[in-house]
Amino acid sequence: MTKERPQSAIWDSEHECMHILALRELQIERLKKVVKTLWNKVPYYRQKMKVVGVTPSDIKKLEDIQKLPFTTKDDLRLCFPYEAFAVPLDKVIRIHASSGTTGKPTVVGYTRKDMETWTNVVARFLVAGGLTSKDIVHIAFSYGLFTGGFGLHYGAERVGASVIPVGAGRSERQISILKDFGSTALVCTPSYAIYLAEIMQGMGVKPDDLKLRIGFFGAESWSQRMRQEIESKLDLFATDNYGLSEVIGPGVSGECLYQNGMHISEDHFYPELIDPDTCQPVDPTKGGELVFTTLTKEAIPLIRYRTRDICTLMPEPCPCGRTSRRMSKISGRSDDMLIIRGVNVFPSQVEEVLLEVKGTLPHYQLVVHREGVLDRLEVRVEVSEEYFSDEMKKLHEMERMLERKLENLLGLRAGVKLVEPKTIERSEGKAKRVLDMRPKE
Ligand code: DLL
Repeated sequence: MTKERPQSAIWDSEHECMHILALRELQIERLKKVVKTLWNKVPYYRQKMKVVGVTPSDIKKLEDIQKLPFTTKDDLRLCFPYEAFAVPLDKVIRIHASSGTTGKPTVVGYTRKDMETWTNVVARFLVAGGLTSKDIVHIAFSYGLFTGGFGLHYGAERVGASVIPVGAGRSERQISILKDFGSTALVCTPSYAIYLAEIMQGMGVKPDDLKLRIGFFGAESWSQRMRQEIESKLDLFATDNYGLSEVIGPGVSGECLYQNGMHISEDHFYPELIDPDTCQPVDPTKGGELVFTTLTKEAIPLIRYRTRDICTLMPEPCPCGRTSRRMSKISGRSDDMLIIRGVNVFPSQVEEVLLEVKGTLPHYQLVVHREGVLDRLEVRVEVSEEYFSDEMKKLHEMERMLERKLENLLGLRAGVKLVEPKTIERSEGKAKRVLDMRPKE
């Protein structure tokens, strides 16, 4: 990054910097209320609580949360479309749905108050990552059932920035808009940011021709190495932000200028970490599956929602002054984690190894197939033009070197294939990193 570092500010210091004991008190009060609401308003939940023998009066302190049943995506599918709603539809002013890859999508609703909460939690991480009312924000998330476009849009407007709702796709046009409108902030998935940088290069547009200074990237996993790539290729300061439709959408957590973990809006979303196999709490600093309970949502409150995302929690205070726990980057998902010959493989681990090596590009794919009874992993990764035009021998050496590195890290032999730039399919939204060709059992 050659441009000036952004200035730090806090959107809602009353809540973001709340004394930890006051925060815990607020959380328990809110938790009691949400459990009561679900018991009274959502028969599906009451039934679930009855099955584990818990009633609202059993919830007296925060640890009692462990008495409550978990909620999963399957529960929400069973409640399709509106059965998990705790308010009548005339109180719902917005509906989104998460892209279901299998079966029905999960439907989420927002009351007017939920929209306020959502807007404000997004404003929190935007300001934490350097956004001000002077910024021109280019939103390249899709606007639609996906929560990315609208979520970021409302939050950035609330901060007072000038928002350009570009939406996804038509990448060359995106570059022209960035240039012509003098956008200072970019919002999209990290993989799309890299793709835009590539398109830009092809168009002969240099980072200096743009006014970008900050970028907010989320909705999929990305490594520190990917951050460096984005920061240098687009010459901006990049922060990570996290969320999921079921919990609210973007705004669940986001990084501050220290770029060291995402601050969770804990006054609205209570985090736990569990072992995905035993469902028991784990040492949060060691890592586990993230579980959220919504503390203020009206339309569709959720108790102990299993996100399937794997991360660690950082309890220690951040120099920025915010007091909430931070979550690490997501290292993978407990469900899309690949198991190859008994070894757990996260695409993000592979990414770290690939991008450490000079000449590789942040476009890669993990292809898993079965030969006889053995599963094989092939990692395809693009290399830059100058490397690709090198002699075959050098390319093979690089492949073998990457294979050794991967084997060291994963404890698994994987074949590496270097491919020409721009041969791996690009995505305007979340990247498709895994191609699992194994026959379904
Ligand atoms: O992706 C919400 C969002 C939009 C977050 C824009 C940030 C920015 P869903 O489509 O429901 O919602 O997908 C949620 O995406 O469980 C994670 O697996 C993944 N995810 C979201 N943010 C991150 C991130 C939105 N920063 C699922 N890092 C989640 C890693 C992320 N994975």
